[in-house]
Amino acid sequence: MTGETTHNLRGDYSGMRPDYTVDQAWSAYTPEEHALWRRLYARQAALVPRYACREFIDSLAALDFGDAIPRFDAVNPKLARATNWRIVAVPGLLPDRAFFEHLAHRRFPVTVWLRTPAEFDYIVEPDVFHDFFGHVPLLFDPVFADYLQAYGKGGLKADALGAIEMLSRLYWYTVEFGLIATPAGVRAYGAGILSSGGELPYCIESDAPNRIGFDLLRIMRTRYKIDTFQETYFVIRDFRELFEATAPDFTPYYAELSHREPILPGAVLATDPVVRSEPPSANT
Ligand code: HBI
Ligand code: FE
Repeated sequence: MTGETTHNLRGDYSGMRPDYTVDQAWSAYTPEEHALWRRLYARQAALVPRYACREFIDSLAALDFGDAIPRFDAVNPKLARATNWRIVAVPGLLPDRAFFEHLAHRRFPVTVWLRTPAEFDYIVEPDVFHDFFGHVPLLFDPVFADYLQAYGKGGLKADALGAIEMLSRLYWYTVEFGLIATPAGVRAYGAGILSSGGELPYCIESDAPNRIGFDLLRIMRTRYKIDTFQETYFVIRDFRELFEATAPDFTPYYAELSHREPILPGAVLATDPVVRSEPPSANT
């Protein structure tokens, strides 16, 4: 999810450590919260085979956290063995710098609180379902895991250059709302999509949004809205394309982009490589 300041946010930031982490306090979750988790999980798990990328489907199948809110400490040994990442429990959205600092050290911040039943279909801030269901499975993919760490390191540099806004667009249009081209057609890898009951079919099947081939500078110029389905999705060929895009130093990019107009979320430029997406065939 996108970052805001840590003012008037949902979470309880009172007991946090200097690095913004807290204890998960798993025993404090109520039976009602575990029941809501099961409903959220069942809804998304039914959509994943048709609309999610192969890497997400396989990682979700290897994990087993549908029955109750997962214990981060129980998943961490498996995650460490897979990609040397670790989940850290946080009260909610973190200031950008604190967030980047964790990613740069292969620590993924996962919010500890769960939404209310009234927020079954939509939530503004990331809760434990968005963060864990949406983000954690792809932390098990080695290439994506390396991209996320490179993103965190890039974020710390961008912070120093005052280029956070451009870099948060990259996070938004890849980690949160990214699509990937597969032999079976376009599929979702973004956490904001994978944790959403409505947007997961929409991003693949609707002819309303634009789907444009991945272009780093195009993405860093493109604004986004946080409270509607996306008007534009960017499509990568594979995770290596993401990782390689973050290899160079972004400083010259920021210089070039600093005097160019932002692009509106719904715009399609004549130079945009438009990507077609077909509804998955019935038997997928
Ligand atoms: N904090 N906990 C948390 N989770 C996020 O996804 C997050 C954040 N802070 C900032 C942020 N995302 C984005 O603005 C980054 O792209 C900067
Ligand atoms: Fe997120």
